[in-house]
Formats: sequence, structure tokens, C-alpha cells
Amino acid sequence: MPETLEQAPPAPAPATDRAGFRLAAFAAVIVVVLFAGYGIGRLNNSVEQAQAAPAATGDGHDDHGAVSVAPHDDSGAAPHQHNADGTVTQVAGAGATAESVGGLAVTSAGMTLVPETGLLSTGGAQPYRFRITAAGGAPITTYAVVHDKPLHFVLVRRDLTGFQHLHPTMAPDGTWSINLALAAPGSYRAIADFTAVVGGRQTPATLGVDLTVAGDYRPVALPAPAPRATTDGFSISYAGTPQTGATQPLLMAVTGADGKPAPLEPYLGAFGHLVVLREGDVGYVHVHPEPQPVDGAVKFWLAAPGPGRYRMFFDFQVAGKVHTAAFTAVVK
Ligand SMILES: [Cu+2]
Repeated sequence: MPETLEQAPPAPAPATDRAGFRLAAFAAVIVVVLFAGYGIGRLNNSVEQAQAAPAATGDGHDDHGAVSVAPHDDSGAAPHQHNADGTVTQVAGAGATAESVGGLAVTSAGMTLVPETGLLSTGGAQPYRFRITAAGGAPITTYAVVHDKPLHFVLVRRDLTGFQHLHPTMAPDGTWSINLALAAPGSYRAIADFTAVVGGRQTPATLGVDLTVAGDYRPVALPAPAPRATTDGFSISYAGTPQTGATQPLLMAVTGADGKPAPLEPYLGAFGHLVVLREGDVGYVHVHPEPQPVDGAVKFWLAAPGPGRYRMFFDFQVAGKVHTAAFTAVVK
């Protein structure tokens, strides 16, 4: 009977086909890893769904000038990567990849970044205001709190100097404001990373727009690649090799001036934040680490979105103060 034939166990693989069998077993493991990541992602999304809340209004309460309306401890969140197409890739280990970048477009997923001005000057802090508009032009006023903030704002000059990671505050009409102090003239990229809530639906996006600071522009060459950096008396080194097409571990270790591992504190719901910017187009990748340090190091999983030179900015907190270490990395 045909049924009997169909239900018969498959013949054992001949010895000569062992390599093929190993390949199939390896593929099965990858499938399991990917599905595990998917499960974590669903769990994480439902947590963040519950956190959806109107964003802060005007008066800042913390050193970043932002108010968290629905603060939450994100330390249990799985490591993940924010993508350009508005998706968030849960990183479950080798086998999961993410190759898209954000911040390259002023409009994405039906939302548009609308700044009040594209021209600022050097000197003291100046207000910078913008809105995120939905299709039709109405400003969006409700955002999900992700990593303790309704919106993350990154500013960098196009030569990848002058990096700032800030948290603007939102007025009830949807206008975001942040005071910007710009040390040097040049062409900058302003990048807004957020999850908008429109019609009860959450849409993550990372939008970018140019910002010009008039004056005598002195471009700075990208520093040579190095796995070590110093900032504010700390020495930071990373282990790992970012690659395209495969998610790789990246471990950041911070040593204090006394030569001992620095006592890292959670900052915005994680033991560190990694923003990776691509030379040439300021493509933006934002990665969060595993919930707890691994052997004292902050462990990220990163898939480079393509070959090229990148500047990696690692934010960490010690004794209530946030520090940023910067590294140049070359991806082949
Ligand atoms: Cu942020």
C-alpha cells in the first residue's frame, strides 16, 4: 500500500553521505535557534506593548532632560538590534543575522522627521526642535518607552566626530526639543530612534536628517582601527570581529584608573548601549547587550550591515555618570 510506503522510516544514510547528514543536522540546529529567538521576540514585544504610553511633556527631570512616563526595567530584555525597516531583530546567537541599517531616510514606515530648522551655529546650547509626522502630516504624540525613553536622539558630524546621544522631551503637541551644543562647524546627521504608537499599533523607526553648522569646516580623518580606547580615565577594550552575514559576539571590558574592572551600572535599562555608525552614509545600527555582564564584560551580538569602516560608540555608566568610548572597526 502506498500509505505504508510513505510511513516507512527513511533508509539510514549511507556512510558516504555523512557530510550531507551533518549539514542537515546543523541546519536543524539553526532553525531551532532562530525559532527560540522568535519566541523571545514575541515575549519582549508584548512587554513593550504594555509599556506604550504618551511620551513626556516638556519639563525634564533627569540629566538628559527627558521624563519617562512609563519607566521599566529592561534588564530582562533579550539582546536585540534595531533595523531600518522598523523591525527589531532578536539576537539568539550564531545563526541569526541582521543586515539593515537605520537613519538613512527622512521618511520611513509612513512617518517623517520634520525639523524646525536645518541650520545651527557653534557656541552655546541652542534649542533644536522637530516633529515626527504620520501619513497626512499630523504630528505623532504617543510613543512606546523603549530602553527607558520614548525617543533616542543621536547627533554626529558626517566625519563621525562629535557624537552625542541625547533624549529630547516632547510637548503635548508632539514637538520634540533638545538643547544642542555644537563644538565645530560642519555637516551633521540627526537621527531619531523611536517606536510610535498610531491607532494602537506600534511602529519602530529610525529616521535621519541633515543638520548644518555654518563655519570653517575642518574635516577629521577616521582614527585607525583599534580594539582599545580611553575615555575619562577609563580604559575600554573590545573582543570580537564584526562581520557581515553572521551575528558575532562583541565583548566590551571597562577598566578603571586603578587597573581593576570598573563597577558598571545599568544605564537606560542595560549595562551598556552600542551605536554603530557607518563611514560614507552614517548608516545607524543600535544594539543592546545581554541582560547581565559576561565575565565582567558587556556582551553584544552584532551583524555588520555590509563591508566598510565603522565607528562604534559604547555608552556605559559608572558611579552615576555616563561615559562613551569610541572605536574604529573595519568590516571586510
Ligand atoms: Cu538613548
